[in-house]
Amino acid sequence: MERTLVLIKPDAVQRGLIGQIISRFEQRGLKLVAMKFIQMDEALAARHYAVHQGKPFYPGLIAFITSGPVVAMVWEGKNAVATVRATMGVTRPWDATPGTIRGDFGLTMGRNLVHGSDSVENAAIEVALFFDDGEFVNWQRETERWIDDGE
Ligand code: DAT
Ligand code: MG
Repeated sequence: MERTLVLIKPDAVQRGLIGQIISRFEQRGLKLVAMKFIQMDEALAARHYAVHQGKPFYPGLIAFITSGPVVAMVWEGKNAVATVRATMGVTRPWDATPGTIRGDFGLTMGRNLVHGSDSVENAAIEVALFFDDGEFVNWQRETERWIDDGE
């Protein structure tokens, strides 16, 4: 069972899209196991986007992600990392397939609404950046057998 980090970025929060974005992951069958509404500080932003340090868009990226509150969530399920990425759509919203979050709501790369971990390895690192062990909710979802075939 995989877990992955999702951020609803400041543009999506400001545009009132929190509910619609959460719905996309809920209806996909992923299971929410942790969630918080926070404003990221520079230190957390720098750790989260460490891989992009030194790139020309890095200063703007840090300014943007710290510019307003974000919703941080951990979603769990089989192939959760790839499923979240597919539900988000590709980085450039103009290339994102309609039906994806970025393909439905996005126009530019600097306002692309959501973050999702790009590998199982990075997901573990990113989840730990945002959540302590005690912040996960262990719960039984009664619809589980209608979502996961157990294969
Ligand atoms: P993703 O968010 O799809 O994982 P990424 O990890 O390559 O994409 O980049 C992180 C964010 O940085 C991305 O959501 C938008 C911004 N970004 C990436 N490449 C950019 C570029 N060439 N110009 C401006 N912003 C960029
Ligand atoms: Mg990325």
